[in-house]
Amino acid sequence: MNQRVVIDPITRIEGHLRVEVEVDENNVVQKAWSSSTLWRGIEVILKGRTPMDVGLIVQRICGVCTYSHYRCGTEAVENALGMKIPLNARYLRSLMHTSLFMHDHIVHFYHLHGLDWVDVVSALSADPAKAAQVALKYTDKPIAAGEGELRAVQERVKGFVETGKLGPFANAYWGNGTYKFTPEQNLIALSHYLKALEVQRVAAEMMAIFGGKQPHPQSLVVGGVTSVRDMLSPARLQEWKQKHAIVADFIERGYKADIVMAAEAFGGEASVLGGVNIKSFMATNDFVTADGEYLFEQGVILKGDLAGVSDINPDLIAEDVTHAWYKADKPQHPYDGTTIPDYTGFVERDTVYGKLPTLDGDNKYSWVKSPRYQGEPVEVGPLACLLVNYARGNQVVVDAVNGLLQRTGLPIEALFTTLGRTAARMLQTSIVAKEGLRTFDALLTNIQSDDSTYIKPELDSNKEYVGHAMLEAPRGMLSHWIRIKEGLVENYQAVVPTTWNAGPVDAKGQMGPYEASLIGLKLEDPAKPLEVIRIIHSFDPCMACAVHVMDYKGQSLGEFRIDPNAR
Ligand code: NFE
Ligand code: MG
Repeated sequence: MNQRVVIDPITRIEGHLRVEVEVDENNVVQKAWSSSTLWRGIEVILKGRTPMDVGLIVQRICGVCTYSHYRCGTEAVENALGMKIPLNARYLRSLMHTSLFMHDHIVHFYHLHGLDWVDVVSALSADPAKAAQVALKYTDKPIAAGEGELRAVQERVKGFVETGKLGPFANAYWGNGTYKFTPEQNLIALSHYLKALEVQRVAAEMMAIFGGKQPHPQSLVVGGVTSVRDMLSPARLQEWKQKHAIVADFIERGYKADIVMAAEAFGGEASVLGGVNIKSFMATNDFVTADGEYLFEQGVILKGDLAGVSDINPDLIAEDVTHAWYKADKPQHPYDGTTIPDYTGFVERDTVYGKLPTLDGDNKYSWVKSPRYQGEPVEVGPLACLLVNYARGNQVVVDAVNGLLQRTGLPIEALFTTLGRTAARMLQTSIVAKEGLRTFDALLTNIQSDDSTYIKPELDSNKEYVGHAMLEAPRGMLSHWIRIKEGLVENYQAVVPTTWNAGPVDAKGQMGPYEASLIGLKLEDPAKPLEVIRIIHSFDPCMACAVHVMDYKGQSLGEFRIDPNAR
């Protein structure tokens, strides 16, 4: 008899993600449902406000990739107003984006995803001397430099475990048999988990140098940036570069080494060798390396046809809400998209944990919409970005991908797996970090002859404007779409990476990437579904982004009158 498994919440941050699967008598997943159980409605909040405030408001969509929405909202307005901002501003925005990626991907791999791969309790039985030797296999200069340091890590965590309060280390274990690291490998990775807590702080400081603060930087305005003094201060520039060096060093000697180690240990683990079942991918241009040039190029791959990679046509994007808790009779292009809530609730049924309210898969079951490209579900994210650029022959990406495949001995097909998705994020971080220095140097050259950072926007309230912006956020392609009328926001839609990946089934019955990634997965024990958690975490879910404050009883929280044109 089929059994239903419910996992809620499944995310370790920014989360209201619920995943349910149905397994057959052999514990193989037959059906899967992905749902976000909280709606935020930021797109509705924006209506009737001044476009000059859009960036600051949309930035509140998220507490993780905050800068992505800030930049995307600001650039959507600039696009609508037909503005081309100064090159220095583009370089500075790109360097902030570099800082964001270095921070976000490290935090994801270690603190949000790492414990799906690393068994902390096992690290306590490791031999530190042996672990110091093992670490040399994955890099010439390990981060945890020797037996003494690894023993200290072990002692520190032992004290923690002995209190019986595992804190962040609880949750993921159940002694699941799909953990593959030896105790020594677990100890190496654990030492990096702790080191990454320090390194991510340095990366956050990088953002604050040009962004004013982190999270939620505040130096972008429609027309450019306000970090003028920082750009012209040799001390501030040097500070960014020094912090960059610290974080980039960790990426090469820690993050990369851990992925090589994971490829070796998990290379034969069936539950991580599937997980890429929607073989369509999309990514957009990002990271300015020179005027008009980007580190990553845009493109769409449909149904696994890498050779047929094509340019993105923004007209072919539409959001379907057949199984999402919104009203609309057909898929809508984001310029004309609506956001009208239509909550229909849960249905009670038997699960492996007894009777519970569960997702109503035949009807509506999520606050996430289902974006489609030419009617097709597509995966976005680091894996999509690397595949699009590999298919386009982008040399930096081709060299990085081939280098990692050579180092791990894995074939190119290994990319199309959960392990590949996790490795692609590391590789993207490494590329972004290295190439960010090109942008930094380009900025230094440009400011010798040009110190402009801003042009004044002209907004005529007698005119109507429409515009959009696309960028590559840490979780994948992000787009914001705006209509402006009488000087105010008339309509606004954000189509977000996690929405692309986590959306429910569409009108044609097609699953989104999360749901599809689970079909055919065999679980060791349906009551302890680590395999599901690992696959879903490999996408790096952010539900706050995906469903962009409501009272769950539907009551009004407060009423504000604003005059958007007030000076
Ligand atoms: Ni809240 Fe986000 C990213 C955006 S996610 S983290 O990356 O945009 O879908
Ligand atoms: Mg949206």
